[in-house]
Amino acid sequence: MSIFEPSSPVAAPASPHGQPEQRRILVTELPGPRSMALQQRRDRALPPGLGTTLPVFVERAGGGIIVDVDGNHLIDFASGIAVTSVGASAPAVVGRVQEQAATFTHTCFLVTEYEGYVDVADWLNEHTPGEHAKTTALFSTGAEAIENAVKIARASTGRPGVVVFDHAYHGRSLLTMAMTAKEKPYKAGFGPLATDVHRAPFPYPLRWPTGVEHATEEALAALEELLERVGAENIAAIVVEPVQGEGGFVVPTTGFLPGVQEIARGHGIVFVADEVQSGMARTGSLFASEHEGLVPDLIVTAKALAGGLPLSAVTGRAEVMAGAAPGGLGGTYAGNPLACAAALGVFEMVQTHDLVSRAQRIERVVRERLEPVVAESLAVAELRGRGAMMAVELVRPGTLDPDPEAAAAVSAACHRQGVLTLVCGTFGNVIRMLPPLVIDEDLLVEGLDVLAAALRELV
Ligand code: PLZ
Repeated sequence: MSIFEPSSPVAAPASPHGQPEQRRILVTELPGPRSMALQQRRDRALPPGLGTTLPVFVERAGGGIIVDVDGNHLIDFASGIAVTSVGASAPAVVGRVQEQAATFTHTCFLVTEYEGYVDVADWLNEHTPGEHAKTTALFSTGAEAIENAVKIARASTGRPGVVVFDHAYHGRSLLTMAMTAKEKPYKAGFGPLATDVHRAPFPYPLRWPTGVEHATEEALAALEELLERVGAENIAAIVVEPVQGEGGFVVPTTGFLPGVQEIARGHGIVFVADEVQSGMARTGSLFASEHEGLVPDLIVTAKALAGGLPLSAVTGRAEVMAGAAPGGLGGTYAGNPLACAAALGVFEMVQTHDLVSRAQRIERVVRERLEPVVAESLAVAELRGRGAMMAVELVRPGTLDPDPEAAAAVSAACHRQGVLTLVCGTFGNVIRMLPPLVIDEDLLVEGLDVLAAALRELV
């Protein structure tokens, strides 16, 4: 057979190995010898600027399990940072991608077009909040889509400025790095940064200086003051994460997001929801904006949108989107056909697997298992989040002082026992839980019990 002939028919089995056994199995210490050998190669071949959470190399993954090259089966509380909500080898995604790959891998949508792109756009136009006329432009990464949302807002308003918030994360590219709040490791040494980015306070309930009951009102007043100071007529966009991701899974106080939307509208500023991490059923609604009835002018999705293939989108009011002149938007890979095929598989699974309800169920289970620990531990300040985007914030017992060492220790204890947790937060003291939405409930509970035991060790 010629090497140019596909070795299997187009409708190949979705996963030649089947889904990994949905069970936590530890056969070596973590990382095991094979992972350690690969890590040595990695350290020689890659620059130290590329970090890693757990130096374990993956052989395959699916459902709620990641199998490493030593045969360890880890419980996945990361989903590749909120990406593989449908699992890392879901047949609905894999089958479509295989079929698409065997048909054509790329044409560049700017050169010749394909239906999958339009299908993804139609779905997003229909399912994002608001009944108004919408259009969608596709890109590859979250940062790229955020940059394009700002470009579109600038083009449609003729204004330069962008307002973002404390604890925000919007990416690592030049503009989004400036929009991201945290200096280290995201910005340090990488300046000069893009200008015209202004930052307003975010009502972080646990840490609002005058108390949570004042947070909404004071944060909105601070936003108004900022707009007064910099001139609202210079601001193109206000960009906000409805639930902050990297900043610590912070759910702003009730009323804040609708207030921001109203302020933006009042000044002719484009209101942009960054749903890169919170979108696509993760928070127990299709989009986190829905929890407070927001109708963003532009909504940015990525991550879980294509279940592991690089795809991002800006969806918004047709008249705002039309601000960018013909030829002004694009990218070689933007809306790649494999990624569009994957997204269509995700859309199918959102429905067939009722992923919104699953995320709600995950929240109930997480609360049930972890609330007793939070109640009894002085080191856990709070359990918070929405749906399957939950986290615990760790402090020095009896204070609100962030305790990043405790978060590192708890996370390391989970990793040793085969539960892949992630740390986040401006102060590095938040442990987040981002399981695939399709995780078996007994695996979820097992992982939570490991985490709960590690938290109990703190005091
Ligand atoms: N907006 C809300 O969460 C990506 C970052 C991982 P990209 N978050 C994970 C890392 O350390 O680089 C993110 C996000 C929100 C934008 C982005 C950026 O998405 O696909 O990583 O560019």
